[in-house]
Amino acid sequence: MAPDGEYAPSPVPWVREEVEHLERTGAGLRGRAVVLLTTAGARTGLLRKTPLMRVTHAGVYAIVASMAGSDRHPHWYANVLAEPRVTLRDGDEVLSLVARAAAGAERSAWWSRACTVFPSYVGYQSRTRRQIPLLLLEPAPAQPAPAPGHPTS
Ligand code: F42
Repeated sequence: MAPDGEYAPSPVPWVREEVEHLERTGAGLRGRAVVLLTTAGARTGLLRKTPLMRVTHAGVYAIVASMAGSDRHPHWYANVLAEPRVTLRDGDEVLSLVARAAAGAERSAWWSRACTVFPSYVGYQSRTRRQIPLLLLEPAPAQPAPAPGHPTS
């Protein structure tokens, strides 16, 4: 199920502006390929909307908690760890997806893809001691159908 609740706009003006532009037009500002992640606040339950670089391959998306090479993880990362069911807007499409951390060879392959899309990630990683988390977003597994004759309500 996609997160729902009261929307709390970002306190950062340029992030808020990009969110509003993405929702109005489906496109990032200044021609950037950007997606819009919606998470439920881990502590408040409020809806948080976060523009992130668009990294996608074979129907899967990657999101990179780079925070411009800061030594702390972004808040949205804590939100996703607490509630991996998220919404992602990519252009006109709004997708309900589930996040999981990428590790090992899978992470390496996705890190290369992400750095091809947005080469600044390389510099961000060299600036911080933390390993920048990379999460994969995939469609939620289908709910099992109720057994025949099993009441649904
Ligand atoms: N950030 C990235 O990390 N990776 C990207 O690829 C990326 C691309 C990008 C493209 C366009 C653009 O405009 C911005 C881009 N950013 C990218 C920046 C990104 O949009 C975020 O601004 C940044 O990652 C920081 O994320 P943040 O979640 O820390 O956001 C801060 C500024 C923020 O708005 N915080 C709110 C606040 O009130 O301070 C929300 C905090 C929140 O979610 N609180 C949770 C709650 O319960 O409500 C609790 C969270 C916790 O830590 O427990």
